Amino acid sequence: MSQKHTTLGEFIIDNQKHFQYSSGELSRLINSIRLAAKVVNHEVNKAGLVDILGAVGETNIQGEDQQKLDVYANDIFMQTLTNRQIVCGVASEEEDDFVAIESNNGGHNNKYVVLIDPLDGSSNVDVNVSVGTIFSIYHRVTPIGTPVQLEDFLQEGTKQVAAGYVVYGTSTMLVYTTGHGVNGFTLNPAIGTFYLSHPNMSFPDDGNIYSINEGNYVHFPQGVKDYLKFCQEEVDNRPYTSRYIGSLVSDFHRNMIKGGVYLYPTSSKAPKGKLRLLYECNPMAFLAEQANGVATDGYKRIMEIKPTELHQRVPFFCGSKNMVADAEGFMAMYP
Ligand code: AHM
Ligand code: MG
Repeated sequence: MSQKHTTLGEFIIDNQKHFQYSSGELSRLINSIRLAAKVVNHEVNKAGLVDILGAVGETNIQGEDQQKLDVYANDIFMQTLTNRQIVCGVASEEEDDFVAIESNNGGHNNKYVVLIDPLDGSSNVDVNVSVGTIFSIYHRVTPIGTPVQLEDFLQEGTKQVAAGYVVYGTSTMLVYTTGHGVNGFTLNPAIGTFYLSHPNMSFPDDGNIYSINEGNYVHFPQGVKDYLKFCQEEVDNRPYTSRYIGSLVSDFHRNMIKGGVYLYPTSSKAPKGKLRLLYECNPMAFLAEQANGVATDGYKRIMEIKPTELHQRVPFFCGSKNMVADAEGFMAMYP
C-alpha cells in the first residue's frame, strides 16, 4: 500500500488557496524561513562539538570565527530574509531596533514584516537541551513603497498573518499557522526535507501538566501561588505533573500535544514578566488559539494587547483552555 508523504514545500503551495488574491509572497516568505531553519538546525546539531572544534570566540580549523549560536541564528535569519527581498522589514529579539529592507531597485515594495526570536532558550544549548526559533508575520500598515516604520511592528497580535516556531529537539520540527489551523512538519535530516507529521494540531481542552519556574515561587503574585497549590492538591485528577524545560517552544510543544498550561507570571524580580510580547507571546498565542488553546496575561487576551515598544514584556499564561481558565480564576481573586 503506498502512502503519500506531504512535504512542507508541497503543503505551502497547496495552502495558497486560502488566500484568494495570493501573489505567492507569503509562501515565499515561509519557504525562506524553512530554508534558514535548516541551516540553523545544522549548526545547533554541531553545538556539542564546540569543545573539540574550538570554543565560541576562537577561530575554527577553517580559519572562521566561532560565533555564539544565538548570534549565528540571528545572522542567518536576517540574511535570508534580507537577501531574498521578500519582506520590507525585520525586528529581532537580538537587535535593539528594527531593520528596514530595501528592494534591489531601491524601493520598499514588499508588504510583510517579520518579527523573530532566532534562538529562544539559547542557554539550554550548552547542556544539550532543545531550543527553538519563533516567528511572527504581519502586513505592514504604512504605505507600500515607503520605508517601514515602528508602527508596522507595533501591531496587536490579532493582526498576525502567520506565526510559527521551529523546535530543535530530538527531532527538528517546524510548526506554523496562517490562521487555518496548526500543522507540524518533521525534518528528515538525511535529505533535508520537512514532512507533514502532525496535521491539525490541537490542545486537549484539559490536561494534567503545569509548566512554570517554581524556583521563583516566593516572588509570584498571590493568585499564581494559590493556583500552584491547586495544581498540587490531591483532588479529582490532581495533583498535576510538573514539567518545565525552560525553553518556551519545547514546553509549549509538549503541552499542545499532551494537554497542559505554561505560566510565566510577573514576579517581584520581573514586575512585567520576562517574555517578550512581540517575539514570543503573540506568535505562541496565535498558534495556541488556532490549536484550540488560550493565551492570556492572567486577565486578558494576549493578542489584544496594544504594543507600545518593540521589546515589551508581558506575563504569559498559555495552554489548554480549562487549565488557563482555572489559573485566571485564581488571578481574578487579586485584581
Ligand atoms: P530568552 O529569550 O532569553 O531565551 O528567554 C526566554 C526563555 C523561554 O524560552 C523560557 O521559557 C524562559 O526564558 C525560561 O526562563 P527562566 O529561566 O527564568 O525560567
Ligand atoms: Mg527568547
